[in-house]
Amino acid sequence: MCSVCSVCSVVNTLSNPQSAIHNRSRMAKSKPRTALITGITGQDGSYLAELLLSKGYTVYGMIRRSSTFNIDRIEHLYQDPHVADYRLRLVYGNLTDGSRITQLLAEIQPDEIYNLGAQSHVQVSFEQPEYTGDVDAVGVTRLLESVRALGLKSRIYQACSSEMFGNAPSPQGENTPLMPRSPYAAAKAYAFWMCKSYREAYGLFIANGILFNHESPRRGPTFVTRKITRAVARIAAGKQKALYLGNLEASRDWGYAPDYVEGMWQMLQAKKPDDFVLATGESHSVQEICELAFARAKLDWRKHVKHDKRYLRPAEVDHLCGDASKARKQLGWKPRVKFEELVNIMVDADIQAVGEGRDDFRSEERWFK
Ligand code: NAP
Ligand code: F7E
Repeated sequence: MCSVCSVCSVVNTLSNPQSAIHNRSRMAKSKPRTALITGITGQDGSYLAELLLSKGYTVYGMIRRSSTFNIDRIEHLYQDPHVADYRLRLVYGNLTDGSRITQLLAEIQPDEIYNLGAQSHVQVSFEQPEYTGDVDAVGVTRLLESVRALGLKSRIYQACSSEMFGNAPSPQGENTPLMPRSPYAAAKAYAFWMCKSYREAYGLFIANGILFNHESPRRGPTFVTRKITRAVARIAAGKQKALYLGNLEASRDWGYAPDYVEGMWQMLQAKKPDDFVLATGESHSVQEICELAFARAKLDWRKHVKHDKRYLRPAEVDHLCGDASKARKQLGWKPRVKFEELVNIMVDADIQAVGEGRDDFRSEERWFK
């Protein structure tokens, strides 16, 4: 049990504190704000934690108990709990456990809650529809009910998804009808409507962020962008021969994750709660990623990419392209990184990882390929 904070149930075992959490010069003069992030160990959670710490927040990150310590993405943010400026605190919890959520909220009383925790893989949601609904849909109700019952004034960010639009015509914006085509998308749509309902019924400050695909070198290795960029790096190094993929024609609006967590924060700083799309406004196919990523390593994608029908989904979303003009006008949000730069960033990071012998980490896709 942590000796500094009463709700903290994680023993800190890591090293290497970084400037983001010690940078007091950028802290607000007023009382430091407190945020709770569910899903802090995920891609977005790790970037958001960095952003909030750099703004002077005290950040509580809810993590799931597992038999191995799963904090690779936030390891560089570790802080000794005994230092005076101890602002990153990990607590155990699970979106399937309502009583724990209530307990955490009662103790932390966060100014802001970012609900990023989810079973976030669309294909997995077809295999585990019930579990996906429990975490991604009912989990949100648990959180909202706790906030309501405790009478908290916390501002809430809910991670909704462009997958909710399904095959609705593009460009998809806040007023585009939701047409979910997977258990994941249906669960996110339920969460979206629950958040709207609690906003209207109880006056809670809840922002639904409808985010289109956003990627980074921290993207999970079974999502298609990272699967491709890791394979490119390994193939270039002679460690892998082929890359097996499903539907190359699907197109998505791909952005850069650090740009998107900025938008999450901006949504909670707005005067009133609302729903916002975050997207680049460009759509590119999976094949285009292959072309660019292999070319970056001076390889011809046609020689290495093979088809495996196991990666085809029972129902596909063919084309997503977002209209983020509302976020641009009302929040001043704009993505900085464009598609080609994104692919280059990811390929370069994976080539570096392979060069440093860091590509051999635990990887689901080696087991599920
Ligand atoms: P991610 O990398 O898969 O991270 C998901 C996070 O949720 C992880 O920290 C995971 O913990 C946690 N989690 C899973 N099940 C949980 C449970 N039962 N209780 C509490 N936490 C749980 O996802 P991401 O890409 O960062 O996405 C963040 C959020 O945005 C998700 O809600 C996702 O659905 C949504 N979203 C993502 C995108 C995108 O393109 N990245 C677009 C739209 C919406 P473990 O580390 O223990 O697994
Ligand atoms: O698939 C096609 C696949 O799994 C993208 C999540 O963050 O973004 C993500 O969901 C496309 C699909 O992401 C493979 O069929 C082809 O058309 O990288 P993905 P996603 O399903 O778009 C949304 C916005 C979220 O909210 C989600 O949480 O790529 N594809 N071949 C493949 N996809 C995978 N994973 N693996 C393949 O081999």
